[in-house]
Amino acid sequence: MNSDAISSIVILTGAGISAESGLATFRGPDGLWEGHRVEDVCTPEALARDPLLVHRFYDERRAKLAEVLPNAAHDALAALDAAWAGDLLIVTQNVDDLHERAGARRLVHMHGALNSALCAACGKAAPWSGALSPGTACAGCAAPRLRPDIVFFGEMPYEMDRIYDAIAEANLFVSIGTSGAVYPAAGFVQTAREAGARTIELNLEPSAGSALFDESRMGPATRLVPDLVR
Ligand code: BJW
Repeated sequence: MNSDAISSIVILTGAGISAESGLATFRGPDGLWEGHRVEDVCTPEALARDPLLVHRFYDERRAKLAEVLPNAAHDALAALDAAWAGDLLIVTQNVDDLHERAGARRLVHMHGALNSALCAACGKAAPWSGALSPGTACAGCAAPRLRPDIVFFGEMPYEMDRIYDAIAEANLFVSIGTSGAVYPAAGFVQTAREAGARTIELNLEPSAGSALFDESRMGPATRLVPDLVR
């Protein structure tokens, strides 16, 4: 990467970075939630209405995640994280753990994590284990209600203060493999522009917010990301 004048980087990733590992994206032709719009089922109301459907969906996602590996794009970002002496934050919308399996450390999962369980009664998160089920007791909670530790529509994404603080300081903002269909992540590019950052998009095709980027590079993440950080 040409690091002239860059001291602080924020990288936003979406489902497209994990597509070449074999994980489906949300809004492509083979998108998740076949037969359902994610916006209709990925909600607290859907969980309350049909918890078995929602748990089965995340159980299947967890099983699929165990079969796949980080790809060259995850590896390149992990190498950047290890080598970059300046400020850096990788903000992923993905609930997979491929960034951390590749070795990334400066990472925020703003939409939660597949391998985490959340007690809806007490708000505590714990690692998801095979023994967990919706009825499994949560230590220290009298009436546990376990659910996937996933940010559904209408819920507040995680670590927003940390993310906005990092964007305010950033002089490079890179968006990788996200359609720009879901807020607040879709608005980060505008916030980064207002903070004076250079903005670059890497995607298979232009995203909803393409016009807001200083530069757009189109192609597969496994080629574009290693090219960017090299
Ligand atoms: C490749 C590739 C390859 C493929 N290489 N690229 C009206 C207006 C504005 C906002 C709202 C509104 N009504 C409601 C809202 C808010 C709502 C929202 O945005 N709704 C939209 C539908 C409009 N947002 C929320 O409710 C959020 N919370 C919130 O807003 O709280 C209030 C708040 C206020 C103020 C500040 C902060 C907060 C919560 C959103 C939760 C999203 N949850 C999900 C599911 C959970 C995770 C899971 O189950 O896995 O998160 S939905 C789903 O979409 C998932 C993703 O993280 C998210 C984004 O999807 P992503 O990653 O962009 O995937 P795709 O499939 O859309 O795109 C893939 C891209 O990859 C494509 O562009 C391909 O081209 C590309 N690609 N292969 C490179 N090889």
